[in-house]
Amino acid sequence: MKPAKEIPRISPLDKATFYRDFVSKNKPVIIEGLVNDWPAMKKWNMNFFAENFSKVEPVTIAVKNGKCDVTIENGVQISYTAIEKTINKIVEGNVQNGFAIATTDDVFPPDFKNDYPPPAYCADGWYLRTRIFMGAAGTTTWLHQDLFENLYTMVKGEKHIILFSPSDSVYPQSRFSKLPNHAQPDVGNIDYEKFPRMKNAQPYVVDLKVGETLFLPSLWWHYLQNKEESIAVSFWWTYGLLLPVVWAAAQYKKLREI
Ligand SMILES: O=C(O)CCC(=O)C(=O)O
Repeated sequence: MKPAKEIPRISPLDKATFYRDFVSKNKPVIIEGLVNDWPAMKKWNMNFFAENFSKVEPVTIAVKNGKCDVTIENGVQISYTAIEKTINKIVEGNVQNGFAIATTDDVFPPDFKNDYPPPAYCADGWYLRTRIFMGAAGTTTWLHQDLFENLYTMVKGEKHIILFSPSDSVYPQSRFSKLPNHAQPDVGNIDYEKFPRMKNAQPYVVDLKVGETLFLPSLWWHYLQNKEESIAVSFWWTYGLLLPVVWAAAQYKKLREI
């Protein structure tokens, strides 16, 4: 990979300026202190989830050898597993045979949402959805891209995040495979013989800290590693030219459910 570039850090901007300078330009940025008023910042840690939500069954992914268990043979293997069965492995830092939580927030009781009101940038966004991520130190999420704009905030712990622009050539898996939005190389240990173009890929890197929010624009490739046990919240929404694509995908999904 080329030497890493840093993602700039800024103070919160008004919405119009944020859209003009970042969303419409598809440009990542880190916003400091955007969510200082969230009750989650004071309340949340692993104990809080163990004590209040032990029976809740969020979307859970097995972690093997430090990596969330996604493979080209099986795709992303998820289960709905009670927090009481996973939280100890997260706290122990078990990444050989552990778990990561990567769930939509609808599994929690309705007043849970009061802990993290969506920032004005996305509160009225199309197809807004929220996810909660919890994982042990060392857990990594494989390089992938999403159609959505993403405001990604650290509530606890720190993550090392590597981004590549959508125009960078990072060897996407086949769009018809079980991992259509994933890249092939392991960014933690790139095999340059197999993936020579990765030598010219331009990484943008950040160690995202508690209280910081990364604006991760649609289609940017992202790889994440927990530097410590962590909890993060993401808001996805759609904007601009991708809106009709997301709408069509949602209609297709509805049709399949009939
Ligand atoms: O927190 C993670 O490890 C994954 C986050 C992610 O992929 C996302 O928010 O789209």
